[in-house]
Amino acid sequence: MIPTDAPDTLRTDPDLIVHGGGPYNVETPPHLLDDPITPIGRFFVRNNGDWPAVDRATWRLAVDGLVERPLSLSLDDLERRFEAVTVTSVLECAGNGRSYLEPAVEGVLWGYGAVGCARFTGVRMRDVLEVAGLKEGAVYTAHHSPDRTETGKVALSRGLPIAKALAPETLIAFAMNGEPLPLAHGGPLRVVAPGFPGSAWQKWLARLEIRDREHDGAKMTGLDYRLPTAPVRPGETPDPALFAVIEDMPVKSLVSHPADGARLRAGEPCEIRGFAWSGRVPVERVHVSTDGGTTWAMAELEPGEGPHAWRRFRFAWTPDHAGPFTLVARAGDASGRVQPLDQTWNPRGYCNNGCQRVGVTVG
Ligand SMILES: Nc1nc2c(c(=O)[nH]1)N[C@H]1C(S)=C(S)[C@@H](COP(=O)(O)O)O[C@H]1N2
Ligand SMILES: [Mo]
Repeated sequence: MIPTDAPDTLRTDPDLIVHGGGPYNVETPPHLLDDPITPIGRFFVRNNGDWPAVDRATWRLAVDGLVERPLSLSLDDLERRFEAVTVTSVLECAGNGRSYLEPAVEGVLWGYGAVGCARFTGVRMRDVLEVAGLKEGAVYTAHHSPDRTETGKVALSRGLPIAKALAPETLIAFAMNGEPLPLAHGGPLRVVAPGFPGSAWQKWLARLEIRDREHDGAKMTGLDYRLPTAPVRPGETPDPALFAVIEDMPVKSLVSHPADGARLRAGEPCEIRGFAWSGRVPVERVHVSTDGGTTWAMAELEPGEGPHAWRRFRFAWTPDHAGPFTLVARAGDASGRVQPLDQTWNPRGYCNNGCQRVGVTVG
């Protein structure tokens, strides 16, 4: 199912990990996520269905539902009529880290790399909705796209609470890292919803509908992209009524250097580094352990490229003896929440922000 209709589609680094057996899904090994801005060719791709056919020249965005003036906008209209803004933001799949849950849960078995950070350029969703004019009772958006599953069903149709749709950081984006948005990442138009799970970042956006209730499109209901509001134990039958839409991603960190399995030398400095991020509440600190979590030291945390980007952390380390070491990073946010040392289980394996372990051998 590799698209053949556009040359920009899959400039994917050959070292990315391809998840077989379904739609095209690839993730990035952590050591390839060592840049503050993830290059497009290294950015994970998550598809719930087939690639849609896309023609930039005739693409239109319909805005309808609970609005005073329904709109139909070409890409040109969007660029001419609205201010273009760039937001640097982390984009993370809610299922990132699912493969580390025990017992195992269903879904794409992502390791650590269904995450990246990029510069997204587009127009504010709020500016478009202002021209359309929200009617009273507008509480949620519904996003519609032409991608379909193998059996012809809508692959994904998610939405946003109206407050997030009107937030200044929420975009209808047409560019990524200064290039036209590639097909693989939703080109020509996608939603950018910083702090929300990747599922809320609708790709190939063709219709923005305004609704008077929480949207109930494909992958919005049941247990899809929802977390239990009270703990559910493995083996229990979950009650979907007790699940809520994920609207915030947890505080998290990723060690991008050294790589898992690296061989180091005693007495030689090795910087332990990576990135930390969170959803609504800003990330504030990172601690690093070189002994599997027994002792911790504060890492240096650099500013991010704006409030929605990840922040680089660095920790200067010189291993003083030979042997195996387990490196761990643990981020904390401004409200005092920290990453759990171990994974928190839930039926669909979402929002796993348990600490990553990196095993290295010092010789
Ligand atoms: N139309 C459409 N939009 C979509 C999806 C999809 O399958 N179809 N997948 C969503 C999910 S689950 C994620 S995590 C992000 C992934 O964005 P990326 O492929 O650009 O990394 O896109 C979201 N937008
Ligand atoms: Mo996702």
